[in-house]
Amino acid sequence: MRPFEDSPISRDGKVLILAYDHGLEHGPVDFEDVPETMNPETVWETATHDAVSALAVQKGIAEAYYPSYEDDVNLLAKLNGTSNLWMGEPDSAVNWSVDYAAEVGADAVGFTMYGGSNKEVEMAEEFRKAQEAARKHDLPVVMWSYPRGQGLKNDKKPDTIAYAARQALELGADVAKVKYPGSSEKMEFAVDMAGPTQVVMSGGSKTSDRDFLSTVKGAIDAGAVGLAVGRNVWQRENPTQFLDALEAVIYEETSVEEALSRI
Ligand code: FBP
Repeated sequence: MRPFEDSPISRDGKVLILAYDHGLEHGPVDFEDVPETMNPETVWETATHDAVSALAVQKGIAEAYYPSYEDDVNLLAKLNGTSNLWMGEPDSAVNWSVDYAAEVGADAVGFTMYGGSNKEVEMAEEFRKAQEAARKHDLPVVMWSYPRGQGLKNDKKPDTIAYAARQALELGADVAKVKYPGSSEKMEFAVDMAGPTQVVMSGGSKTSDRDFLSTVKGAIDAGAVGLAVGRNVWQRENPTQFLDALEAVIYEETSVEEALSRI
């Protein structure tokens, strides 16, 4: 396992990954509320905020914009991803190799694993190749660990999320990105199951300032090292102020009230 504290995507052992692969994963619908976010440059600018320890993007967006932001933004190369047009069993195409991501300048790599999908075996084999290549380049590996597929009725069950966190450890991820299971206690179970693999909470669709900050606080109190978030930041009209609030909760471990006062 790669020591996480030394990793370029950690700030004082904490992490805030801004995710911006939604144009691929979800399509234009995610940009409807704040149409400027259709322009990747808007989100790269947001990612220059001090609170953001890495920006997760797909290959094309990294190639087009990272050269202009390499001094200000840490690049997390999201290696696989699939469009919402795909109607098959959950699966994710590997769109760039670790070698190429390293050449582009990646500071870390990310990989989605759909445990429970009929494609799980193939995805695990692809993850093995990526994880071992990442070790050669000394790049931390973040697993988007999202159990889903026809056999899974409820992917938000605490046991399922704890299993997802454990799957990340077993397969060699340094960081597991998992959904919030609904309470700090249940998140703690996932953190415990992940052992030395660090856990970050996955953002999800946009909620109110208070609700989102309370959830993040619950995750931090449970021992998660931070957050990987997209829509709850850049679908807001004031992403910079909201990042100020997230910075307070994640890095300063303030109360939700204190964080809200920074918006
Ligand atoms: P959000 O915070 O907007 O949920 O982004 C995190 C993320 O993992 C993105 O990287 C990805 O595009 C999206 O969620 C996928 O969400 P889902 O698979 O649940 O539709």
